[in-house]
Formats: sequence, structure tokens, C-alpha cells
Amino acid sequence: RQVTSDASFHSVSFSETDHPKVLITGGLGQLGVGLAKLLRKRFGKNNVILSDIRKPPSSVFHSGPFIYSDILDYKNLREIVVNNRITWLVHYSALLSAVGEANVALARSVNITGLHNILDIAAEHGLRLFVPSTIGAFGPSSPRDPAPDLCVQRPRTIYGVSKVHAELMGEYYQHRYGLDFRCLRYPGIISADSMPGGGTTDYAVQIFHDAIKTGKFECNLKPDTRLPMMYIDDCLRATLEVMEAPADTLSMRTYNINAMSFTPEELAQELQKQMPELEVTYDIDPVRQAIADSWPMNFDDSNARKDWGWKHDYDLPELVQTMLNSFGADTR
Ligand code: AKB
Repeated sequence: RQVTSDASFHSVSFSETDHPKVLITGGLGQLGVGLAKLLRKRFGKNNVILSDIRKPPSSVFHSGPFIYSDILDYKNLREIVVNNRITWLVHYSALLSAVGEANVALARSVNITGLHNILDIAAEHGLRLFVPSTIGAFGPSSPRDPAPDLCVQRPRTIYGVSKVHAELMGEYYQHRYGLDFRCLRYPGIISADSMPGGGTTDYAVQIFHDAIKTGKFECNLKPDTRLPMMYIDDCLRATLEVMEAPADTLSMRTYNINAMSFTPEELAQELQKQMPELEVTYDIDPVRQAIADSWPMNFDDSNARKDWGWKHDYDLPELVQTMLNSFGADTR
């Protein structure tokens, strides 16, 4: 096992097992349960612990280890890491873009203070740490078509500011203390069995639910708002791949990853190929629209493809078909 020099004397030996022992924070959000499923298949059920401050549904509770963890409580976090001999930490707790604007103080506390706790625990215990960043870490003065890995980042949301902070702090801890920090900038993520909460790209998930339930969808972004997007399976696989990548293949620690870019109109048209009766109307939310207009339209992920072989599987037609299949939709 590779250990970094500063962290090595704290770290737990991997010799008893080849598998990491993983803790996922914010585990009941859009991505945690899916990631736990993927990692459990790979590393064994008991080697992956989901955590959150909320009570899990019984399906989650019975599918593998679940633990209460509050990222704002340093002692609680440290106890979990020590008692469970955690070696990898996937930090999914965060308030997303639109909900962050509605509650800046809470977003600052969860997204920034919480991250500080995570970084300190990870550095202190020699953990490999994954923190997701986002297209939201860019702003109106960034190149938007496409946004490269390295460019001006002046986001205009507390969410974006907290994610730039996370990128920089993680890279600083890596440089300063040898923390094994890994970060991917996710596009909008589309999933069938878990809902996002309070994001700007949420429309691209909601449209499937509403289309199937009511045959109608009211979109809160303008029809021509182009944003980078990805199907959840690609996102989770990318996360596992970057966590497993040998350190010497990583020429940097924060990578853009992408799959496709589309507008609400293009997504609706693709869905209407299967559900011609679907009616889409537009009622613009000015907060979400302003956020979307400041984000990249396309994402340059060539470094991820070059360094550790990133490759997406799902483009727009496969995404739509897979989403409809998972809802068991009756399409023609
Ligand atoms: C959001 O819309 O806030 C998130 C994101 C793109 O980071 N889905």
C-alpha cells in the first residue's frame, strides 16, 4: 500500500485485507446509496459504511452498515474513523446550489466548516479522501464553452465558493501534509431511484418523474439553457476509478469529468421520441436561471481521459432509455 510520508505513521495497515474500509458522509443524498452499492460489490458489504444525520429508510438500513455521523461534530467523526478503522473517506455532505442561496449561513457551515473537520480527520489518520466538486465551481468570468480544468474560477453562489475552497484546501493539504486528496468536478447528475435536493440541474431528474406520473412537466430553466450532465452510473464509476488510480497517474488532484451537454428543450425532445404526448411548459425561476447562466455549457475533461482513462458510457439517448426503463415506463 502506498502511504504518503507525512501521514504514514498515523495510518492503519492494510495488511489484514486488500480492501479499503470506506466511510461515506452525506450518505442519504442523491449519490451515497448508489456509491455504497458499487463499493460494497467491490470491497465487501461490511467494508463500506454509509453515514448521515437522518434516519435511513429500512431498505438502506438493511442493505449494509449505517451509522449516525454529524460532520460538524469533530469528536463524533473521529470516533467513527478510529472505531471502524476507516481508510477511505468519501465526503458527500453538502448543500447544493439553489438551496445554498436560500440559506447561506447553513451552507457556509456545512460546506466549509464541515469540510475543515473532514480534512483534519483525513490528514490526521492518513485517509484517502474524495470530495466532489462541480460545474458550479466556475462562474461568469470562466470560459464556458468548454470550461477547462485550470482557468479563472469566480463563482457567484455560496455553493460554488465553498467548492473552490474545498478544491484549494484539499490540494493544499496534499502539498503540505501529504493528504491523499482526490476530487472530481461533477456535472449535473441524473438518477432514477434517488432525488437530488436543491440543485440547479434538478429539472433534468424531475422531468422523468413528472413525465411518467402526469405526462406534463413545467421546467424552471429556459429551454435553451445548456449544461453538462451525466448519468449516475458513469458518475459513481468515475469516483471509484479515480479513487483506485495509482497516485503516479494523477497529474493533478481536481479533474473535470463529463459525459454530455444538453438543454431542457433537447432533453424534452429526446423524451418525446418515446412519450410523444409529453407536454413541456416553462416557468423560469430567476435564481436558478441566473446560476445556470453563470455555469459552463460544456466541460473539458481531456485530462481525466488522458491521465486515468476516464470514459463515459451514457450519451443522451442511452440516458433517456435507461431512465425510462428504470421507471418501468410504458413507452411506445
Ligand atoms: C446543482 O445543481 O447544484 C448540482 C451541481 C451541478 O453541482 N447538481
